Amino acid sequence: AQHWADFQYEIYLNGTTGAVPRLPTDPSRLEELAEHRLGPGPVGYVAGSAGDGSTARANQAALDRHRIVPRMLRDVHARDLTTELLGRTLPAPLALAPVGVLSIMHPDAESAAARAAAARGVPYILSSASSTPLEQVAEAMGDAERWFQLYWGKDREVTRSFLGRAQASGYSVLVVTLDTPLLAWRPRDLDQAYLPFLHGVGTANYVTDPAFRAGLAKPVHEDPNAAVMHFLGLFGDAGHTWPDLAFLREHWDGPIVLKGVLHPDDARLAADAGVDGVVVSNHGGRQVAGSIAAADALPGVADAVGDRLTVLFDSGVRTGADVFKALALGARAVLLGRPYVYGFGLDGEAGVDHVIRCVLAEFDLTLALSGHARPDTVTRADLAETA
Ligand code: FMN
Repeated sequence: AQHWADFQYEIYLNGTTGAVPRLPTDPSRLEELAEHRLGPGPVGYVAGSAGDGSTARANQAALDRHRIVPRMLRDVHARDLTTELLGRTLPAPLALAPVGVLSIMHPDAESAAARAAAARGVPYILSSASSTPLEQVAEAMGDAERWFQLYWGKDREVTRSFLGRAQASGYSVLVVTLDTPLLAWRPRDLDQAYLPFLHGVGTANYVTDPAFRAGLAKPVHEDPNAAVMHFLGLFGDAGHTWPDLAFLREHWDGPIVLKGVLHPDDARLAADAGVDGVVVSNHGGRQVAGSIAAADALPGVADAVGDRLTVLFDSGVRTGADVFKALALGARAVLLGRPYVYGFGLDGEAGVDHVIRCVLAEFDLTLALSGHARPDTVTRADLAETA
């Protein structure tokens, strides 16, 4: 049978002709290469975090503190990474996290990243703030699994229109990001005065939207600055509260997942609100500096709602070992963020494919070498916590 782990043999076999992988397999080296090769504005936007960067560092430190305790002689010869969640079957417990404005990384933008995910059967979560309209990305994906991430803004008509467009284009799960009602304090972007949206990059879903356009005095091409200002005015809504979720429930037929939940009580409120899942996430440390590491929040959320909701996880996942640890701490699956974006910036669609295969190969091997043939047998007992 085929295993994700076989990617390593492919690499070694190619090596017999002198070839080595076009990109590093080590995520730290991938990040270094991206820092080196990509423009300072774009790479600063991707790598940068909120405030002093302490939350992004804490995300990785928290995962690092948990150590896997491998078990032996358990027959891990035939493995199956298939994962059931939210009524669908995924090839592995992995999806690509929603990341906006991908055109700053590579001109092929979201359609190419989405195609890479589609080719491996990994769900692609399209950001509201994509540089490509959601219909165009859907077209690039055929009938592959795609989810839509909503930045839940001030204009109800625009929100309603986005949900309608996404459903009409085959996006099946709605991921509502709760942690970004306001843009956070991000020194790397501030020091370069770099905000792509001001140049109309990352507003594709808005400027193609009839409800958004209805709020403009002139067509977008006649007054692009007015369109940018209109976008900035309605992008986030810091006034939303839990009862407002009823509006989204009413206008979305499939599963709804709330992204950015860190407190067990918020997870309970999510369950009470009738949504289907949560993503334990601190947005990769991009919103609140000094915040709890996502991996430290995960067990509490899983304990609070694991029996009622699908618990997903992101923020700090770099390797297959990290995927294993997140599952052990209570996640059903993880979202991969920055690593795929670096791969994309360095080598477009092929770079995303490379990163997906690296993470899943290492995850498959970590499972096997730790005594598991399937993701769903991994539990907290597989980890030891060190000081
Ligand atoms: N999250 C969203 O919900 N919507 C977005 O549009 C979005 N854009 C992002 C753009 C960049 C450049 C990055 C790095 C993250 C973005 N995120 C967004 C957050 C990711 O979905 C995810 O939570 C985060 O990348 C996880 O942290 P990690 O990449 O450090 O693992």
